Order: sequence, then structure tokens, then C-alpha cells
Amino acid sequence: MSQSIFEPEGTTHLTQAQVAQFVTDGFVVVPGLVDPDRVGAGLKELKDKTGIVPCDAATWPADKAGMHVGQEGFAFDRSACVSPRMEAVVRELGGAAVTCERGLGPILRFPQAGRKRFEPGGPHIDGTRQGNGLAMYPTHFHLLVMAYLTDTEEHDGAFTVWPGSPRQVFSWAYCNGIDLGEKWRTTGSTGAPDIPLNDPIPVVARAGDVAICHYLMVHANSANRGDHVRVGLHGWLKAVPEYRYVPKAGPPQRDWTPLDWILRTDNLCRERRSFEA
Ligand SMILES: O=C(O)CCC(=O)C(=O)O
Repeated sequence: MSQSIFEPEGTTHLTQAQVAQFVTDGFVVVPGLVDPDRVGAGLKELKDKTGIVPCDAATWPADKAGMHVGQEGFAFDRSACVSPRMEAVVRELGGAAVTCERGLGPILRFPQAGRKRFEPGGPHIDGTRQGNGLAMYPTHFHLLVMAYLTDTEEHDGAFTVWPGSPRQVFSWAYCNGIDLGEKWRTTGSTGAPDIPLNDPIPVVARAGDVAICHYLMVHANSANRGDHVRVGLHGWLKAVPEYRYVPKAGPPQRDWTPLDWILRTDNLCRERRSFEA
């Protein structure tokens, strides 16, 4: 029998502070979640498949300066940097059904000339080409992952997040009966909803550190004004196919995941709850 609790608790692999950060900000950066051997394996895979060495400009394609490039065109081993510990952390944040099985694929950001400063791109939430585009509750994926294989300062093409946005987007959609997928279905855009958000922050981290975000995270890329290619591994972590998310009601219980906490409704708008009653 589950029991109500007032604060999210730590898990086996995450401290209480890390869990609290995920619940409040919608993301947590876990240091060294990709161990050095796997970082090396990922960079070797990149070099073997493309010839690219992040800190050797002679190996960069001439036409890619300033570009943000996904893995199209080469078959990267998506399992190269996934460890049992990463699987465990992901399950602790998202629930036992969520898995890294599809692995992570590279997103490179090539340097470009210009002043060294943080320069975020367009804020958006990732939608999906399947189903409703984007929904309040997780359908297509549960967690968004960005694992760094290169040290990344704020001007080095840092992955960019709007802290707190998953809860803000959820609360807004829940209380106002918003169809989050509408914009995507009508315009093909997953731009962030037009609601007040906190200022964006660059995820500054070392090679091997991994940012794990709630699926409703408003995020962006940013310009690379540094001297090496930003190598990130991106993943949409899904649940096993037979799993369906069941929205939680009432106050948080001991068996809630951090992802559930962000979707709590017991402390949201009275009107909506009386409408549901
Ligand atoms: O590469 C990045 O830093 C952000 C990539 C991303 O998730 C996106 O633009 O949707």
C-alpha cells in the first residue's frame, strides 16, 4: 500500500537533491553517467564512421561551419555509450517501463566565427510524427537525453534548457484544457507555447555528463563559438510498446516517479478539479 509524501525522495542512483532538481527544473545533469571508456568508444565510433575528430579542424567537413548536424548519412552504433547505470537512472526517473533500448545518436555542432558568448536557438518542445504530435501525458517518449562526449562551455554549442518549463507547460495545458498537439498538427512546428517562462540556461558540463529532461522540456541548440566540435548524443527514451501511462491523482505517493511528480494535479487549479469531479 502506497503512502503520501511531501518531498520527492532520493533513489538508489540519484541523491534527493538531484531528484528535487529534476522535479523543480524538469531536468538533471548526472556527472559521468557515460564512463570514460564509453566516451572513448563513442568518439572512436564517430571518427571511424566520419573521420571527424572534435578538436582537429582539419577533419571537419568544410561546408559545416556553424551547423547543427544530426546523424543522417552515417550508421552510428547507438548503443556505444549506454551503460547499465544509465538504464537504471532512467528507470528511476521515468518508471520501470522506460528504456534506453533505442540508444543515443550523435548531434554535432560545428564551430563558427564570432564573439564567445551564449547564443541560444529557437525554443521548442519535441513533438512526434506519430499520433497527436504532442500530448500532456507521455505518449511517444518519456525522457529527452543529451549526453556530452566533449567538454562544453556555454559558448561551445551547449544544449539549452528553459528550467521549470515542463511543469509550467503541463500546468498551463491542464488548467486551460489546451491541446498541445494542435500547433504541431496544423503548422508542423513544435515551438514553445506562448506562456511566461524562465530564462534559458546552457547546460555546461564535462564529457561523460548527461542531461536527462522531462519530455515537456522547452529546449534549443546554441551557437558554437568555441574551438572544437560539440559532440552530443541525443535520445528520446520510450517505454516498452505495451506500456500506457496512467495519470496520477491525489497527493504524491511513495511509489511515484520524479516524472509523475511533474504531472501532479492535486495542487493545480481548483476549477479544473471541480470540473472533473
Ligand atoms: O543539440 C542540441 O544542443 C539540441 C538538440 C535538440 O534537442 C533540438 O534542437 O531539438
